[in-house]
Amino acid sequence: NKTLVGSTIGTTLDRFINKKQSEFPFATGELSQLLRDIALAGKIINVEINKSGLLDIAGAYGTTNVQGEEQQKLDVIANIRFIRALKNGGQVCAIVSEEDDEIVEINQDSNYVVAMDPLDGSSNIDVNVSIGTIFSIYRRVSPNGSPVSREDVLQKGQKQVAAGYILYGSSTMMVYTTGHGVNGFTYEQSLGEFVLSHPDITCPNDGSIYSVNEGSYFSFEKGVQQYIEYCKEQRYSARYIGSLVSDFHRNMFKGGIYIYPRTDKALNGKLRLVYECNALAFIAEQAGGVATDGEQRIMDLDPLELHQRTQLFIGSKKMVEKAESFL
Ligand code: AHM
Ligand code: MG
Repeated sequence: NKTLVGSTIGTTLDRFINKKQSEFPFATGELSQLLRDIALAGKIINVEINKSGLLDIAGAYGTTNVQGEEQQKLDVIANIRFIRALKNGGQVCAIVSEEDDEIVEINQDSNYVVAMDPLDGSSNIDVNVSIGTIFSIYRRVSPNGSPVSREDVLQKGQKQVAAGYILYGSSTMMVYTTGHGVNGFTYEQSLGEFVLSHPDITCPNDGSIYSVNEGSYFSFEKGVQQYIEYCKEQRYSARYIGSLVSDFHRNMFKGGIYIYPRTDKALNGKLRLVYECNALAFIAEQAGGVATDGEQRIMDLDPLELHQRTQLFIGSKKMVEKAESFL
């Protein structure tokens, strides 16, 4: 049994969070409560996902989200469940979500802001492929009690106080960081608890997996095409689920790179800085990996609008650096 500082594998998430909080004598417990609320929402969504093949809740809802894409029913459900859990939890003043056009203000007296993609990769639900929830937590900058401002929700990724994801895969996992390393918890169905299964996750410095939608090869710029050719010359493995959390998760453990570059149609790529890239960038860096937009560190980018998109090169340090050398 691998021993952590004062705790071991199998510790429940609640205990782990309490333990971490006790290491900071001035902590108020608000962030701890917020992380527990997110885990609770994740459990609820996990139930919804598991029954989605049985009930008529998967499939197109017939509405479109702000990016003009087809919104799946479960996206809507996950969004509602998260907002409700965070509202009831009381630690969050505002939520910005990939599924909402504008800021959702919930508790004016609370100190944290959450940015989330409640269900990423949702086009995969109908075919029983892994999907994920992605979240970032920021401390608000406006005074507590005042209306939430755009500065509260448009903070650079480097301002995150915590970030994580919940992966609904062959097992359900929550992986998060508060800036002191990355830990992974696997959901134990019979106990109804997340238990520590992957303490102190580190991303290999180099790897041999590349994940990119190669079907778009001819829409990529030359440098990206050349890097893909390089990966093939090296006999790397191509792995692309098309579900960002799963592709990222695999590469973080095995060593690899995930790329979503700009295409001739999507000039800033597809992924959203505020809801997807910043959270994964924080986790990647905390695990020893890197995340860039091809030039700059993702967490240094200045978000100018909520639904802003960016290119993403993320994963093992050496691989990302190599990819950048082709750009
Ligand atoms: P979504 O937020 O609409 O679900 O889109 C994000 C998803 C990622 O999970 C995945 O990596 C990517 O889109 C796949 O896009 P593509 O089909 O263009 O390769
Ligand atoms: Mg998404």
